[in-house]
Amino acid sequence: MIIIGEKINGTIPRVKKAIEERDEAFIRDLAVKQAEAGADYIDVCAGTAPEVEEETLKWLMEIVQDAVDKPLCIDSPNPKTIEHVLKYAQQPGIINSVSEERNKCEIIYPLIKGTQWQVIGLTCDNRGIPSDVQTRIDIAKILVEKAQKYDISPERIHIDPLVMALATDNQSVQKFVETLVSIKKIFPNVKVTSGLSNVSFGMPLRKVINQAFLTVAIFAGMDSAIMDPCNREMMTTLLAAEAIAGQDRHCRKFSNAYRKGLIGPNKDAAR
Ligand code: THG
Repeated sequence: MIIIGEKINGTIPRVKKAIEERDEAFIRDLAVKQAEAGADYIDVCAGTAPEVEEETLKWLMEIVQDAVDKPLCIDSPNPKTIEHVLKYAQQPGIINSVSEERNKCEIIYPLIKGTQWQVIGLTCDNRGIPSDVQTRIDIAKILVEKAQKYDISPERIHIDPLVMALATDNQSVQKFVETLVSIKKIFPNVKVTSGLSNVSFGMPLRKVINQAFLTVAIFAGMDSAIMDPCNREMMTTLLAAEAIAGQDRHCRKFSNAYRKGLIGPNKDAAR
């Protein structure tokens, strides 16, 4: 599993405060902790008003890149913002995201043509997020086919089928899995990704639901996840699910993570 660490996000109240106070140490610590916990990419999302988003993202990017060697996942709904901050990245990472909304692809794809940047493609368009599987597959096809015109190969694309809250759509995870399986049938090299927390919106014990979703998504073949790698229970579930899905030869990753103390019951939990 490719882990995209989600914690540097200005929509989280404590992070928002750190951004407002320009608390560099707080952001640096989030980067280091996520890298140590196993993040492959560090998501940076300013979550601020568009006027200050660029300067905030630039500030976040500089701190993270000074603190760790991990590539960034630049998270903004605004393709122009991404265009303007891309030059501050010291190595190629992931752009989060394009979709069929407005002219997002037409702005982002030319920027990453001929580079090693990857991109997350959300299966939504100007009509919003489709509730059916077929429209999501159709949008994913358009995103991948448009990318090919810019020589952006399928391996560089992570499709995010945008799992809905179970509280709103009881079939949400069923539809996610169906979309994932169909996309992989059409484009075997395309990656499928997801945030883990939307699924449990409006429910109690959200983290338990998120873990159950992660297990099912891994079994179905999800390639990357936007998640909190510092959440020990989530990482334990992740490694157990990979072993169960036959993605961990000799269960070596699981055993090594256990020996290093990265997974297992919470330190304060009863044994
Ligand atoms: N898809 C794509 N990008 C995304 C999302 C997605 N970017 C934003 C979001 N969804 C993923 N990022 C977050 C960041 C923080 C939280 C949820 C999603 C969050 N954090 C709590 C906190 O830090 O206080 C709890 C974290 C925890 O312990 O699990 O809720 O879906 N492409």
